[in-house]
Amino acid sequence: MNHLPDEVGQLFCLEGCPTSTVPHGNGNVNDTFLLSCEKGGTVTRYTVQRINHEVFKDPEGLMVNFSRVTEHLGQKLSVEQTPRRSLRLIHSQDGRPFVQDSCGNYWRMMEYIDGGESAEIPESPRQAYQAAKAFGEFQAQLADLPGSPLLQTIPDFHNTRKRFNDFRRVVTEDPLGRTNEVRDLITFAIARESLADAINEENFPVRIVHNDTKLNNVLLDKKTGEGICVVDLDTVMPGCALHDFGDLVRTAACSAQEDEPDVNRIQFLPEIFEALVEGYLDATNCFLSPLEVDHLAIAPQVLTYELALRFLADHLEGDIYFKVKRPGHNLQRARAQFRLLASMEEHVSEMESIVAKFAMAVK
Ligand code: GN1
Ligand code: MG
Repeated sequence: MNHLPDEVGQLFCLEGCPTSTVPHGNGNVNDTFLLSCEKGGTVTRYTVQRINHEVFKDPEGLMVNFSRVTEHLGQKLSVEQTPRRSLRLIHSQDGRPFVQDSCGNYWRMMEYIDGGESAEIPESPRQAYQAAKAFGEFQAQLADLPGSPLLQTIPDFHNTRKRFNDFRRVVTEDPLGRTNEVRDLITFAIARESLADAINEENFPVRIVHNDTKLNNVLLDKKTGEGICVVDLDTVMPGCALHDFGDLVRTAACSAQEDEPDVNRIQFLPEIFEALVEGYLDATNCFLSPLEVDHLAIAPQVLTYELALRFLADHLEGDIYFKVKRPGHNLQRARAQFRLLASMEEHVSEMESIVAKFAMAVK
């Protein structure tokens, strides 16, 4: 959806009257807008999101998770002297954490976080360090979330074995006759099937994790560069810490964006990886198990592989899951991820040494 229906704003408790709405961010699943309101010369801004209910089958359950998580984080931050922030939901006129419009779409609204910015590619190792530390702290802060386990908003989200099996099924069915033009990628993917079992969630501690730790999902303070707020909380649920670390490396320790069309511009960046390991371990070494630490070097490969499989499967199925901006967009994303994986493979022993160095330092 490329516009925010007027009726949506009216269903929430706003400070003032809406003056403008603009599309915001570049999410591949939900639709996000920035809404400005004005009252007596004061402008208040809100982030408004349509929850894609094709992808998130239980939006109301998702919003229960969202409320619990943001309230817990908010409480923690309120007792600390910190510039860090947590997302804060704006309630609807009838007191709920979301609204439904007349077409049946689900919407939520949050205070806009001022003073933060996100990066698509890290500008420096220091920035990467701060992002990794922020995602690690996010896990640490949620370790004592009270109450029953959070809902699995997307079951098997990082079940890489299942993602591989789904990919194989799409290749076999080849619904649009597209497999012939991507034989090279299919061969590359099948040759690396063992990655599908490299992180079996059942073997690792169950933790509340973010599950979508793209670099641009953490806001960094424009002035200090420190992480101030982790955003995009739809997939926060019980899972495996390694998926968060792996996905952050996938998106941050790479010389180009996830959908870079020119694969020759894609390279794994070991010095950024080093900063990510350091930042992540600084926040998590107090609770991470040795088995988890042992898998920090393989996790980026697993996540890069998983995303490559998902993008390629979506291309073969006709772009039914991820939003696309141009024909062949999912194929470009898949090619970029496979290239990044190949580049990571050239750095395996370096990655293992870096992890060992920092793991030793924290023992
Ligand atoms: C989707 O919509 P966005 O960009 O926050 C996807 C992630 C992928 C990402 C790839 C629920 O996240 O898993 O890593 O695209 N989210 C879902 O850009 O599938
Ligand atoms: Mg997301």
